[in-house]
Amino acid sequence: MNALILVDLQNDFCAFGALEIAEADQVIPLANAMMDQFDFVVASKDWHPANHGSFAANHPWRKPGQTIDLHGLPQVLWTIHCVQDSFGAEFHPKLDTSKIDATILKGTDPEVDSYSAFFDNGHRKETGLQQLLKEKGVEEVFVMGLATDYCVKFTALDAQQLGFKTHLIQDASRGVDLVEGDIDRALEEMKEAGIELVNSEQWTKSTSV
Ligand code: VGL
Ligand code: ZN
Repeated sequence: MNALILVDLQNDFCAFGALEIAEADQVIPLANAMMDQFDFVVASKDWHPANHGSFAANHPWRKPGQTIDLHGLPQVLWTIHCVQDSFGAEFHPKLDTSKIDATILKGTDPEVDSYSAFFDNGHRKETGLQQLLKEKGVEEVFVMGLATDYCVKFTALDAQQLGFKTHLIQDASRGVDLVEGDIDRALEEMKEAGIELVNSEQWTKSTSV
């Protein structure tokens, strides 16, 4: 069994969103075109309470892009994004949600962020994704989405470490590049961990016979 993991395809990371990622909208049609080809499709949602510790606005005098110590972990501060039940936290309107078998919510604890769809950043609590995939008999996962250098990277690294044969669908992912080169470094880190970089093309239904 294989699974497609759609990482954070939410309004706030797409065009005009609070934490807009360049070209993010371009991955939506790729996700739609691939979903049919996998045994199981799971989507993660960044799902923060309003008092979340990753929001610069919750720390006096701090600005987005700065790094602080958040209860013992380094934390990049962001603009307010993906607040639970807000428009920004909804899936992109063009995403075909009818083919999503399960949704995993992450980043719900105000005290610790959760870039990975498997664990919080301190690797203390699980989101339930590992158990869900194991229950379904999934052995191989394909990760795509937003953002290549944050949530996609940490989701793929955890998947690989947990023993799933892990692939990154590179052309169906986009990154932040807060520091220039972050995306390239993330790709290198994933490759070094044994994750295979693939293209969406091979997972898109061919229109010719
Ligand atoms: C993400 C920054 C903050 C992501 C989530 O989905 O990559 N990035 N929260
Ligand atoms: Zn977030």
